[in-house]
Amino acid sequence: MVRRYLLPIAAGLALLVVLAPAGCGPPEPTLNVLNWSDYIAPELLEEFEQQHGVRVQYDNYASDGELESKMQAGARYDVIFPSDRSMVPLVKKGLLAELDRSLLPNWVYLDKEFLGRRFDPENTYSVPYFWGTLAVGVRTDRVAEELKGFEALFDERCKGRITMLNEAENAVAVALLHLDLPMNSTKDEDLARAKELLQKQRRLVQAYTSSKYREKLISGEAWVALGWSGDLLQAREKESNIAVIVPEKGTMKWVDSMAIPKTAANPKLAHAFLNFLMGPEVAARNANFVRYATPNAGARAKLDRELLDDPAVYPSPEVMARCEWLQDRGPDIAKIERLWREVRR
Ligand code: N2P
Repeated sequence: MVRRYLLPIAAGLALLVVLAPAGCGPPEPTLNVLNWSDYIAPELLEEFEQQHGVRVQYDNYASDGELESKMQAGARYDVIFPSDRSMVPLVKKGLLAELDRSLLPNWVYLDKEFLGRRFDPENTYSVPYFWGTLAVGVRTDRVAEELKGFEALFDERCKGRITMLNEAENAVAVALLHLDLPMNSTKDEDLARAKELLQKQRRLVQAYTSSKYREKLISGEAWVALGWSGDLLQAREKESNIAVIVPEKGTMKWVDSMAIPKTAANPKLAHAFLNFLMGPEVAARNANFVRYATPNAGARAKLDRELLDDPAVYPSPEVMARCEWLQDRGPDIAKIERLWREVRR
């Protein structure tokens, strides 16, 4: 008798327990973030989730092109991290929301040097996140020479052990710099020489990748990698036979921003996330983890000493003076994209 009643009750209760989390209560607010791979201290995402009682859905991309096509196709994210060069088309196409500075009190900590840049003169849409250089990672147990520039990327002796960023503008810039030509040149004869160099290099290249070179250097699968400074420094943290070379004659400097797409479902929460990452203490922890240079002046004093003193993170003023920003080359960019398609085909 008792069993006859207990069983259905127990079954009913079990069902309730199973259904409750999905069926009852308001859904947890979610912040959708799209960032470059290996570009945030993971603990910060959890901290933000806890502080705000939200869930962060965190996705990665590996190139400017990937971000631009995702946004163009209407992907819905609350926060993205465009490079200086990606900002140009994103702004032009009206894909970004205007920032509400009243929700970003940590703005005061930003270093003025990284504000008001050409791609967003009033910082209407963007907050600087990290900056860095285009650099070369080398396995010193495999490549013996003292390197000063990009030469190992084109060295026959490294055949099959070289990785290149899979980015037209970065690859072409490196070829031009290696040839002592202006990094932003769109002259046909300069581009023809860059193309010839990159085509010759092709049979030496193990992989064109913007996201796997860190692991490849650590495992020793690759000996030389063209990469972004912080990723290479993350590799060096894990493997002491890695050196990071910021070419003395100068290289590309770049800055990535945080931005809120127009289609963001949760712009308030997006602002809260930006402001969280702009706080000096959080920005310093983030920088200590990702090993990129921070445009947050308030964070400087809290950085690891060896990071501040490392010329691969903060190159000397002399080297910085020889570094260049990528310029907006307008419709001439099509020449570079065509060149790259021909190299990659
Ligand atoms: C982080 C890549 C840095 C982005 N993995 C360079 N714009």
